[in-house]
Amino acid sequence: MIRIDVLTLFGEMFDSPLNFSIIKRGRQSGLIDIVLSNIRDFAKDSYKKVDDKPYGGGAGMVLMCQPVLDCLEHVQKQDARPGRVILLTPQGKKFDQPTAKELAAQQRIILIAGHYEGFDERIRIAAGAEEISIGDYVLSGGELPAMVIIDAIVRLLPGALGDEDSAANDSFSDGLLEYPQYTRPEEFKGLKVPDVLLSGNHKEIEKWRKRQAIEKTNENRPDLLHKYKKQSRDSNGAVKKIQ
Ligand code: 4FV
Repeated sequence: MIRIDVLTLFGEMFDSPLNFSIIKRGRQSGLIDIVLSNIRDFAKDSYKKVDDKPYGGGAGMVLMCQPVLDCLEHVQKQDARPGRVILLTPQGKKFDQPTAKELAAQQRIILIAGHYEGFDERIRIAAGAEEISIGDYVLSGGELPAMVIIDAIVRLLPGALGDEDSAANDSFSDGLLEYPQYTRPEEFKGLKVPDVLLSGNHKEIEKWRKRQAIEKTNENRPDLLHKYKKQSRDSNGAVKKIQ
């Protein structure tokens, strides 16, 4: 079982996302243990202050070292397993499927959700924390990024997905975007399912799906296609003609 701790100022934001579908099933079946801790519980002053003005001036407030690091110390003592400490911040490494796979293989992860303008830099240094960003945009807090990362991890845990879901041919599982999917009816408002998918010829279906995945990737994520070609080149030495 993997343990994920979340340090947050707004634990109630997690109420619903953690109590539905795959995450709920994962918690109930003991695949994952998610523990929320409130950073404000570790504020020392009577006003429970956790943020302060930035040195050097500038707008907004910054999360203070003491409440966050005291909360982290408390959480780390709760379980002997050393967890990977991760700050959610736009300054972090970009979160992606390989990172989700890597984190899903951990015993324990400690996610720290920021707020305001961000963290006092000494939190990262003192905690020896990594930084992860879920995307190049600024959110009001790190809670949603924490939920995104938890969701991406849980579905990769063995036994988390029922057979109605499969992580096997996920987008990005082979470095490409996923091929288009179709289900009944065969025709909808004049839009037909491609004949090859009705042919039962699995070899042709496989070739069609690979071609579609490459076209979709080229259209929406040429950066991924470049990486994919490089990967397939490196793995075969020679340039492999993409079927
Ligand atoms: C974010 C992101 C993000 C920035 C200031 C919360 C906010 C406040 N976190 N990926 N993008 N965080 O926008 O992870 O701390």
